[in-house]
Amino acid sequence: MKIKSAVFVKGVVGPDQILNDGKHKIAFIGRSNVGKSSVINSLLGKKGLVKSSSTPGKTKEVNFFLVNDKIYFVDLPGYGFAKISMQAREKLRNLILWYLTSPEIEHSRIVLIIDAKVGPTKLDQEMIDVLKDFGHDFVVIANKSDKLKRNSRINQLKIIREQTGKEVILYSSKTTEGKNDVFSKIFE
Ligand SMILES: Nc1nc2c(ncn2[C@@H]2O[C@H](COP(=O)(O)OP(=O)(O)OP(=O)(O)O)[C@@H](O)[C@H]2O)c(=O)[nH]1
Ligand SMILES: [Mg+2]
Repeated sequence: MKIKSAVFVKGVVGPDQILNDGKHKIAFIGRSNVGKSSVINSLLGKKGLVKSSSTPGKTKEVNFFLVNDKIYFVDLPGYGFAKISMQAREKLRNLILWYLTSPEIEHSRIVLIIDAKVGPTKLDQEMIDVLKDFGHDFVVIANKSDKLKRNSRINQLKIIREQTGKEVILYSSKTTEGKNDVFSKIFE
């Protein structure tokens, strides 16, 4: 896909007309700090469009970026960040669950991002269960592939494939390895 434009539209934390405005929505979910915001920036080729940070818990709202005037890339907060209060963590978790499970919200594609090196965690498995329970299909990206040693790539891919039950695309926001595969899969 050729990216002609990408702009931030708004961040929501509850019901909003953008949630069912008829436009396609591609949601990026995953653990805090796994690189959701960086993945979106790198796919869109726009550094700094989406705020990313080495401090986990950066994204606090469900943020909508309109691409080519017709599709939203949706950046969600991450789950599982330990270093914030239980209350704040619950709030983010509820926001993610609300976005994924509200019947009135349209989803075109859900992209689950797993850390290529860490592999699926218990919280990732819980999220996969939620997606399955609500009948959502999803695409799996293993981000930060640049951190993998050459000889562990195949093994990590195999583990992530087995634990998610999905085809897995190795990706790096840093090198953009896998970009074409991600686009084909998202728009399949
Ligand atoms: N080496 C490497 N680092 C990455 C990659 N993608 C993201 N990072 C780094 O990981 C950190 C977190 O990135 P973010 O994009 O903010 O992660 P996030 O999932 O949006 O985090 P939250 O919004 O807090 O949930 C940043 O320091 C990024 O530079 C990657 O592909 N390779
Ligand atoms: Mg983020």
